[in-house]
Amino acid sequence: MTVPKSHPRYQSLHIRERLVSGVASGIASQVGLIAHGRGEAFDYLIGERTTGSAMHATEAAVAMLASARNPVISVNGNVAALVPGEIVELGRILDAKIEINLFYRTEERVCTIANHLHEHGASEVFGEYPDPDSTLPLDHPRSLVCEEGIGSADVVLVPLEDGDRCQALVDMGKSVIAIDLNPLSRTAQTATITIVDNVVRTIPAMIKIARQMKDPPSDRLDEIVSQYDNRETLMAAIEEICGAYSEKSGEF
Ligand code: PTJ
Repeated sequence: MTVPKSHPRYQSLHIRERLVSGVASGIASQVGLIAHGRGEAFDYLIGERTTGSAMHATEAAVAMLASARNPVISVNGNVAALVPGEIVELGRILDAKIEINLFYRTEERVCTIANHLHEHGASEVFGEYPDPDSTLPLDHPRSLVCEEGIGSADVVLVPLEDGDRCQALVDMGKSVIAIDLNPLSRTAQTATITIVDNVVRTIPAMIKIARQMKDPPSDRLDEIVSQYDNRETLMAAIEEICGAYSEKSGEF
């Protein structure tokens, strides 16, 4: 059944359908549906909108990527299913590499995602042939990386992460930008910059900011990044969730 546009929850149901067809075409894993459900619950509490703290983190994230030496956008199944064209566009504007890095890795799914990203305009996609000498200290397939990509990156954007890789990347001295609707997740707490928002809103917002920021002086970018405080921003995100929740409960 196709969800009618008049449905009060059209947007949310439409996003679900994108993920379900992503699973059907072999892009997202079945477990990705569960991860999405968890995200949906937090998004509902946030009010399905971009909060002030999320926008603040998004601006700092774009400034960090724009001033990076080797920025890399890490792509998993959910991200490839939800925002493939937007990821390619963001990579193009920021001159960032795109690397597929999967938790439930199969070579077939990596190849399907790479083809999907190429169909959406990507000229180069890393991740199909990870370097055996460039692994991350993890005992699952997220350890597999390309030296030219995540292996030598100084800044890694990890939309929708699953925890311990974020810590491993930070321990290696890399700056990590996470997009995670759960401000209490290990990833959210460990990342250098955490954007507490839905990837379907964040990546388009990053594209818009990156276009506006085109060729700013590097000292201005450094200033934006150095003034950013992730702990403070996460606290603001939690307060905004509590605020939205008490507003909602006031409706009853
Ligand atoms: O494609 P693979 O094999 O790499 O697997 C990817 C998943 C997502 C299945 C894997 O990374 C996983 O299991 O993730 P987790 O541990 O469930 O964590 C996902 C986090 O992302 C949770 O904190 C969710 O709240 C959050 N999340 C889910 N959907 C979104 C989201 N954050 C932002 N935007 C979303 N659309």
